[in-house]
Amino acid sequence: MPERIRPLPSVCRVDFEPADRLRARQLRRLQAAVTLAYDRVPLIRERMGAAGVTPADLRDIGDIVRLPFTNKTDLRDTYPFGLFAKPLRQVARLHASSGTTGKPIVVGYTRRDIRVWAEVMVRTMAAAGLRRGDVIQNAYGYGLFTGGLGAHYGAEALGATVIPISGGNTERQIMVLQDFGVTAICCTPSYFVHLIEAVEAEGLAFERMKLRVGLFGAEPWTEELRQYIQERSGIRAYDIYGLSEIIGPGVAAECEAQNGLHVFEDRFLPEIVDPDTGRPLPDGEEGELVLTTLSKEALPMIRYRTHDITAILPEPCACGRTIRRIRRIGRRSDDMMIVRGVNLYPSQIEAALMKVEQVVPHYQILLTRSGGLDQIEVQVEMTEQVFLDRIADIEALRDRLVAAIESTIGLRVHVTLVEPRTIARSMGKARRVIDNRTKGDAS
Ligand code: DLL
Repeated sequence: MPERIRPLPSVCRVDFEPADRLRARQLRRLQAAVTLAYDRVPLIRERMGAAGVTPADLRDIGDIVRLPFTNKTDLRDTYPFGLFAKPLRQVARLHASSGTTGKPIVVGYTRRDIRVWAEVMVRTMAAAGLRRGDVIQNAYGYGLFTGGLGAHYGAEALGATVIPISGGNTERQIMVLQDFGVTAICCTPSYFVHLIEAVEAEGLAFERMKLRVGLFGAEPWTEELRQYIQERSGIRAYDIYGLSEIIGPGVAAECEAQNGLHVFEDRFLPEIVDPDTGRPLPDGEEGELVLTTLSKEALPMIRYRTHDITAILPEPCACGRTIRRIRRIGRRSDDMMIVRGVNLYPSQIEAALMKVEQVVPHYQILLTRSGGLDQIEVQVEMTEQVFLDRIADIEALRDRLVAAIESTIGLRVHVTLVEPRTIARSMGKARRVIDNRTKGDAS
C-alpha cells in the first residue's frame, strides 16, 4: 500500500527530530535517570561515590564517561531485585533471562516502563513498514522471555492484529500463516529458516501467502542468512535487537533501508567502548556496546556492558531518521573461540557456509580438546538432494565447505556433512556452539 494512506504512527516523530533537540532531551533524561539510580540503588550510589561523581556533575551528555559501568555480575550478585529503583509494589511485571548457569537475571517494569516498551516496539515495527491493518504472527516465546510480550504489546499499540501463537508447534504455525492472512511474523531467524523448510516440505509456497515482512532477532545472524531467507521466502527480513537488562526487544531496529539498526536513543543512550579496557571509542569504530536507560523507572541501567560487538554508524540514513544506527551485531565479546591460536566467531563460520551453493543454514560447531589443543568440527546438514547424490559429489561439497571456511578464517577445520534433519531445531535461540572442551582432555 502506498505510504500516503499508511502514515507513520505519531510516536515515530521523535525518530526524525533535529539532532540538537534530541541531545537536549537525552541530557534531561540522563540527569533524571542517574538521580533516580543514585537515590534508590545502593550499589550505584556506592560506585558513584567511589568514582567521586554525583548526578549534579552531569552537565553534558559527554559527562556520561565519568559514571561507573554496570555488569551482568552486578545483577547476579544482587539477585533478584537488588538493582531495582522502585519497591515491588510499584513493579507491574517481572521478566527473567535464563542464564546458562545458575539463577536467571530478573528484570522489572513499572506501568510506565511497559508503556515506553510498547512505544519503542511500535517504532520498531513501523520502521519495517508495518502499520495498523497488518496481521502479525508473534512466534517469539511468551513467558519470562521478553520477546513474546514485548512484541505483543508493540503490535497492539500499533493497531495491528496480533496472533499470540508463541514459539514452537511448527505445523500450527504454518496453518495460521496460511489461513489467517498473516502479513508479518516475529521469531528468531533460525526458527524462520526451520519454517521455510517445513513450508517447502508440505509442498506449500510462500508466494501464495500474504506474508511480506519478518522481524528477526534475539540471536546473531548474518547478511548472508538474510539473503537466503529473502530469496527462499520472498519476504523482507529485518533485524531487531534488544536485551532483557535494558528492556527486551525494542532497543534498536532496522528501517526499510536494511543498513544498520536505528537505536531508539531518546530512550537508550549508546556508547562504544574497548571491550578490554573500557575506554570510549569514537563513532565508526568497532567495540562493545554500552547502554544507559534514559527513562526506565523500575530498573534503571547505567552504562550497562552488553558484551555485544558493533559500531555506531554516524552517517545519515536514507530513510531520514536522525537517530543514529549501529551495525548489525555479529558477535559477542564472550563468544570468541580460540582454535590453534586463531580467534574466531560462529558468525564467521555461518557467513562462509552460506557462500556455498546447496547449503542449508543448519549447522553446529563442536569444540573439543585433545592433546592440550582445541579442536573444532563444523557439522553441516545435507539437503535431501545432496544426500541422494553420489559419494564423490558429497565429498566435493565437503571440500568446497572446508575451502570456504579456510578462506574466511584462515584455518582448515574439520567439516562433517550430516544427514538431513539431524541437527536439533530450536524454537527460539539456536544453539550454534557445543563446547565440550571443559569435559576433560580426550587424549
Ligand atoms: O533476546 C530480546 C529480544 C527478543 C531481542 C526478541 C530481539 C527479539 P535476551 O534473551 O536478554 O533478550 O538476550 C539478549 O541476545 O545481548 C545479544 O547478544 C543477543 N541478541 C538479541 N538480538 C540480537 C540481534 C532478547 N538482532 C542478547 N542480533 C543480546 C544479534 C542479538 N544478537
